[in-house]
Amino acid sequence: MTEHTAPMSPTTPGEFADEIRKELKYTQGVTAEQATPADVYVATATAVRKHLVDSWASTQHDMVAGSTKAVGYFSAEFLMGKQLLNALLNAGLSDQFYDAVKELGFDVQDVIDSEYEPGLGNGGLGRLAACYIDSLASKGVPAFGYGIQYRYGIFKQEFDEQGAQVERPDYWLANEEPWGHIDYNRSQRVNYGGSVVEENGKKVWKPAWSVRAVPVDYMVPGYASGRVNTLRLWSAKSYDEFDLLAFNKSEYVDAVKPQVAAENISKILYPEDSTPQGKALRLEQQYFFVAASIQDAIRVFYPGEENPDLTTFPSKICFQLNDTHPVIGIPELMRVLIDEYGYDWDTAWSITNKSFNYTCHTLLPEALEVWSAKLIGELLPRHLEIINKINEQFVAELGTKTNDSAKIDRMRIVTDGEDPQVHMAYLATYGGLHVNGVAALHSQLLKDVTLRDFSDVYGDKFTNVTNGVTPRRFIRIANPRLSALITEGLGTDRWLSDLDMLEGLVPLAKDDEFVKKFAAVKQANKVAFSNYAKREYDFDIDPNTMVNSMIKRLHEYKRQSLKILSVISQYADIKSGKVSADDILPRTVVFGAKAAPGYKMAKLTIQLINNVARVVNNDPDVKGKLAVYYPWNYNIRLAQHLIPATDLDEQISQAGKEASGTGNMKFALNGAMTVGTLDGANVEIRERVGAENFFLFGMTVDEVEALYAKGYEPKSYYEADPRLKQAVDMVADGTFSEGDKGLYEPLVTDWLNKDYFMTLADFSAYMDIQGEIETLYREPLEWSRKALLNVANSGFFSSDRAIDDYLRDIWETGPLGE
Ligand code: GLS
Repeated sequence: MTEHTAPMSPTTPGEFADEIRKELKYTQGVTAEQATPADVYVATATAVRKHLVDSWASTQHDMVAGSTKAVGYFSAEFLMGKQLLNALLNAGLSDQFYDAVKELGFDVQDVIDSEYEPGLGNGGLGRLAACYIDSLASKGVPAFGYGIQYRYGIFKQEFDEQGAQVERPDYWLANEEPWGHIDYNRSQRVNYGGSVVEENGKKVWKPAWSVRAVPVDYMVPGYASGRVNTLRLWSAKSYDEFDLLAFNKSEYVDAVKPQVAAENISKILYPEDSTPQGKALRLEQQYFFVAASIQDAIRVFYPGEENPDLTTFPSKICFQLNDTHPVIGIPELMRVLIDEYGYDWDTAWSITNKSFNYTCHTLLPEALEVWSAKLIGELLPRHLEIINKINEQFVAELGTKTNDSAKIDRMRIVTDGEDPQVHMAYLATYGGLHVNGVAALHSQLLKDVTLRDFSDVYGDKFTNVTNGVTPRRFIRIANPRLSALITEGLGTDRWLSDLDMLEGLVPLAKDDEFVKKFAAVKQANKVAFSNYAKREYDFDIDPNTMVNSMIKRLHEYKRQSLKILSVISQYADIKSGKVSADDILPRTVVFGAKAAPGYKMAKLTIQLINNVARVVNNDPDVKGKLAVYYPWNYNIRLAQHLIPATDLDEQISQAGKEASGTGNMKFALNGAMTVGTLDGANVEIRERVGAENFFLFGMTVDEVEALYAKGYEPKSYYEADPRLKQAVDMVADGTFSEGDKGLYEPLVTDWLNKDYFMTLADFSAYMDIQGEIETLYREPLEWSRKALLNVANSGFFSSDRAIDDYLRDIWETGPLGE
């Protein structure tokens, strides 16, 4: 019998089946006989919520009544993934569910597949937010996730006949969505536009239009904590009224704007990742959720109080700014405190300063958001005044700390000049208590490069929290076979809430029998993935080949082009007979990635990968030796299937560009070996799993910098390595475009003349390490031993540990009641 850390619910499978029947009848209006799997899914979701509701209520009650500071995680993205299995696990109802569904005469897989995955995020940043709220609840820390319930999430990706990406709208709410509770009674007004006037010596903002922010609440059940937190996603609704003030001034267009524009605000997630999008609507979205959330927090923590003592606010809740997207919250809290509650500037500043912390998720200086002051002034005139005043105070303060006027100039939150710009990262750094990067290397580079001036002056604010991922979703749910084996090896399943316990597997890596069991789990996962890929994509993946995956957003810095050039080179070698049949290690390369719709180079790379796949997979000469697959619409569901089945994971970004990565952690925890550069969290993964258990290649950050300084000439690398020359030439000569030499011309020209991310410079090293990889793979027991050591030594990369770091170093709070 397995020991369950999550208390098993006393509900029996038969009782749970009855509960589902009841929901079918009273909520869905169907009998079990009439029901479809989708009905059973909705009924199960409704039943499971009822199991959680008491803990939800008591968590909220204890949070407001107690003295434990809460966390408000402000994030424009929460990439939650499907909810059902996670909710069942945390409610202790997983086993009952399987039996109950069978009793009702349904196929469990059909029921699970009925859930539509919400895509309210782009990639790592959004998924991190989802892992963090899971860990907060699992640790029993009172917390809110605050964000936006976009009507359209990240686009659905399809490929056309030519292999090009086509974006389709993802209207996820067209499907029944049983998890979110729309709470019209707790809506908030969010204002925009207009002007600021002086009345009785006081600044008064006269907005031109307003939007009603309606909360949609999602339960966030903790694992084995008995706690259920809230993810509150705001949805924009129009007020059913004219804005009389604007109307009276004959500003008719402004007066009807709410009806026209209001619901647009939460309509669409910007499909950008790691790049800023200077769009007015985006700023409207950012202000929308942050303003509603701040008012909401005051409502929650000072219920019914007309004149709350908000000097206590920082002891009730602190806000984490997930990247620069919510940074407008800093001037908003100042405005609320001064204009709505009558605090003086200094008191308001002291409260605000203690209420915010900022996480930076990038290393590319150009990816830090900058808004034009003019735009802010039009949309949020009072906030622009406040930002200007913060800037004045900041510049004056800097004057007391440094004589370096050029430095002060560089650090200005609001730039000088004709078209002043507002640097949101600078505002966040000055306006909050702490700034953190998301991996050790990233935090170091933030201090040394990206925010160097700030770390000189405000060094104490800077800290690091290396990212983490939740083992519940990414091991227990995604990889039940491995979970069972880990539990068998450790003799307990407590590792699910204490991932450092995985270290207990280290001695088992010496036990050949255990290693063989581990290898068998991987093999079974590969077969399962092959079946899944057949069912979902009609791919014929041979589970007896090495599964080599690269899944992440399509970005030049991540270097999918390095991977595809290497595949082309391997293809050429097999075809030309350069490698003998005996020397070929059969490999299946799997890509998964969406490109931002406007990112031309990324989209062309997708097309190239698809066409390489078409040529390679249809060539009888390489059949059984090399295959390339690109399942479209990469999402969390696909990740949960592919990661457990992967032998070799690609983390090959140019050193110094990937802030952290979290996919790398999921792969290591699921027993894949990594081929990677010294970038982001790869550095720490390698340190922990051991250099001998990680395939390192490529330039370091210092080498990259030195090469930029020297003057990088990609063509010289092309001339020097015949493998590279051949691969690039094949792209150029139409091999993968039915003879059309023009199609990939922009890619080829960029590689040979610019290649900012130095794909060509790292190519030889990348090819050379393939030999090492293949040699090891030919010794299955040794490969599996090393892969097992990756699992055993990756416990550090749990989001529970990351949350512990935040609690200790940044939020200074803990579980309820402590
Ligand atoms: C990102 C980084 O690019 C990733 O390296 C990082 O793991 C993630 C979470 O910290 O944040 N920044 C970003 O804008 N999108 C990301 O995924």
